[in-house]
Amino acid sequence: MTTTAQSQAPITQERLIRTAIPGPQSQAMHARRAEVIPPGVGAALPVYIAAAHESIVVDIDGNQFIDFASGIGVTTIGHTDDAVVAAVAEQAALFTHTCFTVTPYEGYVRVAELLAQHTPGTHAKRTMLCNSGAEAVENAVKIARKYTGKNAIGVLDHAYHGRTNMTMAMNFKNSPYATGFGSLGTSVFRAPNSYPYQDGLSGEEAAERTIWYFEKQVGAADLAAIFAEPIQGEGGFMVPADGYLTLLQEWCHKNNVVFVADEVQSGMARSGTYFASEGLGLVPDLMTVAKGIAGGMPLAGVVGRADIMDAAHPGGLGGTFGGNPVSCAASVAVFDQIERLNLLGEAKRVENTLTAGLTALQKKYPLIGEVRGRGAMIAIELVIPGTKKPDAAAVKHVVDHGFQNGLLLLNAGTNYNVLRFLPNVRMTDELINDAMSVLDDAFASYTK
Ligand code: PLZ
Repeated sequence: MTTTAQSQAPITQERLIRTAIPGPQSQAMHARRAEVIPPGVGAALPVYIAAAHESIVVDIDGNQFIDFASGIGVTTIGHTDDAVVAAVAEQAALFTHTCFTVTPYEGYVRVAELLAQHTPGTHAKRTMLCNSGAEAVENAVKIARKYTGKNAIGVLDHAYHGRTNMTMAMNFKNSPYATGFGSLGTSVFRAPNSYPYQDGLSGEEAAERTIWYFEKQVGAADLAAIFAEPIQGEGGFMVPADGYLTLLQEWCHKNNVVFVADEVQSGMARSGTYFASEGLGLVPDLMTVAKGIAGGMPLAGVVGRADIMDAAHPGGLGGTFGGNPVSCAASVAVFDQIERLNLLGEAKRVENTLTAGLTALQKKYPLIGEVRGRGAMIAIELVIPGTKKPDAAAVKHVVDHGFQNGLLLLNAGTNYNVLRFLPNVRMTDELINDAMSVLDDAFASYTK
């Protein structure tokens, strides 16, 4: 493995640009990569990472970036948290794998207990663990179909659910996720979501519209489940209008349709509550979880009502690596840290600081159409001033400017005109405010 002298020194919590971005070592690595890795596996910023700690990621040229990506919302409690690192090391030395469905172990049970405790609702719950968000969604589809005996799956505009066969069919955008990849999972029906900034509808009006689409396109008698991200992730952090999701779920309950909250991106302290559903007053029937639940180790799951989860027959759910013991140990450590360090409160602090900074920029730059989101999940939608038309070029300019100046930023949105911030919930106000000064320069150089 290639490392640098810089990467072994303690990581200071500051951005530091020492070379062109990407630097010479990263460029050399990128050339090596091109020989063995297909272009289908993208790279938002081809700097190769040597180390990371708390809010800072260091590349092999010694450049330091403030991480507003968190590996797409994964390192929610910060990079290389001491408790997570210790738990991983300890479990790795005990055993790394047995396959839970061959010879089980406590870590899996403990994660299921913690998820039962910290997801909304006091009803009996069950959890099955797997490896990725997409796999969790696939399993939720299987379980909802088995429970209801129905087949059709409802999804919302601007949704993202994954890159496997069924989830490709559930995404809103065909390109780049599904283009040319052959026939998709079947019986997926799509309806408009609630997008208050663009549609101006109340929760009630938006729910009525969504339900109308599902009733006309498929009908409750054939619909097994509706999947909704409580706050949409790749779609651009749209917080639905008040009551929208609750009304959708009420309709589901009247019609024996399973309401699934896809909390892969919005979950695990990210939004200032354990799960975004809680902040929206929702008690989903099933939830899919992944990303932040294991501090960077691969782990995902379906959590939900015992009666629904129990519908799958013995042997119907599983997979070799699902609920890997090292990932489970990391997950238990993340739950402990959330409690011990009041990380739900910290997520709210991040929301306040980030929202204040971005709102100040909005006053200066009218292309910032809206500042929205919850907790450490905040986005700005960039538009042509005086309209609500997307300005994707502005997002690209700001992201590139950020890369060159030591910020890792991600775009989002069906039209690529949303800039999303997914910092860890412990990012200091100082780093957030430093990032705001970089953004100020980025907007100034775009609008001049
Ligand atoms: N559901 C709500 O956000 C993953 C994927 C980005 P996996 N989002 C980032 C990309 O280009 O691949 C995601 C999500 C929601 C499901 C998933 C899928 O989770 O762990 O990537 O499979």
